[in-house]
Amino acid sequence: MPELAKAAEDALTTIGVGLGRAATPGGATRTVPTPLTGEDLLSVPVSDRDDVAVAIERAAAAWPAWAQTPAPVRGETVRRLGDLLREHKDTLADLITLEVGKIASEARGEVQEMIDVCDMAVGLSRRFGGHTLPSERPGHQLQETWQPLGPIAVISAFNFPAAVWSWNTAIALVCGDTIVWKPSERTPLTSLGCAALLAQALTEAGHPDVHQLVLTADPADGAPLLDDGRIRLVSATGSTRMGAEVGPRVQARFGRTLLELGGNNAAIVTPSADLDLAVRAIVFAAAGTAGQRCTTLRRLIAHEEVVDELTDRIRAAYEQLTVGNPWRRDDVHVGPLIHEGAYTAMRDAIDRGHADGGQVVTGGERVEVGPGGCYVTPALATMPEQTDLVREETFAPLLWVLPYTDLDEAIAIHNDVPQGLASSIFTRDLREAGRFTGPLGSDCGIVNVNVGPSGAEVGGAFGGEKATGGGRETGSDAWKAYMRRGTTTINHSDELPLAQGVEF
Ligand code: UN1
Repeated sequence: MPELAKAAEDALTTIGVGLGRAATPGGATRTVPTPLTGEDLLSVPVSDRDDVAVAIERAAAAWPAWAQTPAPVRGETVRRLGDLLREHKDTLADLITLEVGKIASEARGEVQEMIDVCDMAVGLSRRFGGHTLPSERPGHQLQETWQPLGPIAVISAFNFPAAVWSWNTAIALVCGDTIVWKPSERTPLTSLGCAALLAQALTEAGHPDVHQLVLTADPADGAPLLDDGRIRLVSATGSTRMGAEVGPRVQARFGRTLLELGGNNAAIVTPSADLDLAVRAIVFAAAGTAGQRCTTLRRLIAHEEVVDELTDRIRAAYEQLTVGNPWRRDDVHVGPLIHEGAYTAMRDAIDRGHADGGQVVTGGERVEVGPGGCYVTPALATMPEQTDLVREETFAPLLWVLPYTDLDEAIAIHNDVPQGLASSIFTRDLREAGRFTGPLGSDCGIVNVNVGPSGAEVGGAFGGEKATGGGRETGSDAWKAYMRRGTTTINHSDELPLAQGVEF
C-alpha cells in the first residue's frame, strides 16, 4: 500500500474507524484523492438520498430524549468529545493534512480550535439563559426560556473540514439539538474520524443516534436536508453561490438558516502603521493555508506613502516562503491547492487582472513538487483601482494591492465588494482605528485592528454580512441560532388584567 494511503488507514484505525464496517454491504463506494500528490487514499461508502432520509429519521427520533437531557449533562458529552480530540489531536491533524493539504501546524491548529469550542460549549451548558423582564401587570412575571430547536443540518466545506463542524456541533449538542452532518465531498476521511470520536462520546452517554454523518458523492443528494421540515436549522458553510441556493430554499419552508459564505477580505495599511507587524500579519493572512481560508486576505488597501515599501517587503517575504508537500516536514509554509480547478481560477484571475492594468509583483507560478498535486507560489499583484474582478472572491493565494490617498477613500474601497466577512486596519492612530471599527467603518462581521483578518478565536461570534450570508457561529451569543426562544408570561395573581389596559 502506498505511504499516504497507509498513513490514512493507520490514522482511521487509531481513531477506531473501520472502513469495512462503515460501508453498507453491497453499497456504493468511492475513492478519496489527496491533494498532496493526487494519489488515491482509501475507498469510502457513499450515502445516497435514501441514506440521507434515514439519517434525518434517526436524528428526529433521537431528539426528544436528547432535548430532555439536562443541558449540563449534555455538556458532559461535549467534554468527553474534547478529551477525545486532545487524545487524537495529531492523528486527526494527519487526516486533515492528507485530505486538505494543510501544513502540520495549521492542521493541529484546526484541531485545537475544535478543543477550544468544546471547552467553551461545556461552560455554556451551565450558563445560557434568558432574561427576566418587568411585566406591566401586577402579579405577573415575564421571562425568556431557551429551548432546543430540533434536528439540524450542518453542511461544511473542504477548507476547515473539522473545525467548522465542531463549531456547530459542540454548540448544538449543549443546546439540545440532534445533528445530521454533510461534509464536503473532498473530506470524508476527516469526517469519519470526527464522527467516530463523537459517536464514542454519545454511545457512552446512551444517545448514539444524536449525530448522523452522511457522505454524499453528489451534493444534490443532500437535498432532503434542505427540504425536510423536521430539519429546523441548516447551518451551511461554503460559496456564496451555494448559499444563494440553500438560503431561499430553506426559507421557503420557513426553516432557519445560518450561512457562512464567501469573503473578499481586505486590510487597510495607514501611514502610521507598524510595518514590521503588518508585513508578518499580511503574509500569514494572504499566503497561509495556501489562500484557502474564507478569511484569507485578498485585498491590501495601502496608503500611497507606504504602498511601495510595503509591497516590496511582502514580495521579499513571499520569496522566502517554502512551497511544497508538507507531509512529515516542518519547513513548508504553503501546501497544495485543493485541485487543478483552483489553480485555473487563480491563473484566470491573474490574466484578467493584467488586462485591467494589474501587474504581478511575484508568484502565481506552478511549482513542480512531485508527480502530482497542484502547487503554486502565492501571488502578489498591484492594481491601480478596484475592478469587478477584484470584487470577486478567488479561492487561492492571490493578493491584490490597491493604493489610496485618504482614509474615507480607503474605507469606501474596502466596503465596495459584495462580501462582508473579515477585515483589518493596521494603524497606530487611535482615531483611524476608531473610524474603521465605528458605524461608518468596515461593514464586515470581523473588524480587526493590527491583527490580520484570518485566524479568529472561537470566543467571538464568527461570520459576516452581505453576500457572506449574515450567520454567526461559535462564540458570544451565537448559540441562540441553535435554540428556540420562548417568551413566557406567568400570572401569580388571582386577577386577569389584560396588557395595554384592554377591558373585555
Ligand atoms: C473558514 O475558513 O471557513 O478565522 C473558517 C479563521 C479560522 C476559521 C476559518 N478560525 O481563519
